[in-house]
Amino acid sequence: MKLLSLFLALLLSLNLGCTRKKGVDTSASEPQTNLVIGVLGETMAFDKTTLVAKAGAEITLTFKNTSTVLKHNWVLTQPGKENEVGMQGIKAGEAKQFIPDNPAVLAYTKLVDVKAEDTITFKAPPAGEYPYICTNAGHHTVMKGILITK
Ligand SMILES: [Cu+2]
Repeated sequence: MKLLSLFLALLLSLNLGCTRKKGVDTSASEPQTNLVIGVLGETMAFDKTTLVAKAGAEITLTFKNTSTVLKHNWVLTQPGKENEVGMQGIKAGEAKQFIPDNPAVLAYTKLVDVKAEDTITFKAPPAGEYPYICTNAGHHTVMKGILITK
C-alpha cells in the first residue's frame, strides 16, 4: 500500500512536469531582427525548426546552404499555405527557383547552390506563427520550420 501511494505520487509529479512543459515555449527566445539559418548536414532539414522575429520589423535573414550535395532555399508562407506553396513550387521548377507565383509566399531566398549562402531582407509579418519551407522539388514535406513573430 505504501509502495502504491509512492508510485501514485511519482506519477502525479511526472504528470505535473508534463503539464508545465506543454506547448511551445515562445517566451524563452527574444525576437530578433537578424536571423541566420543553415542546413542539418546532408539531410533535407534546416538546422533550426523555429526562428523568432520581431513582428513588423525589417528582418535580415541569411540562409547558409552547407550541403555539399543538395541545393536548397528558404521560403516563408502564410499560415497553412506551406503544402500548397510547396506543391506549386515543384511545378514552377528550377527555372523559377521553385518559387511559385502565389501571394501566400511572404519572403524567399534564391535557390542556394551547395556551399553557398543568400541574404535577404523582408518585413516580418504581424504577430503569429508562419511556416518556412524549402521548395526544392519535394523537400517541403520534411524541410520546414516555424517563424514566430511577436
Ligand atoms: Cu531543400
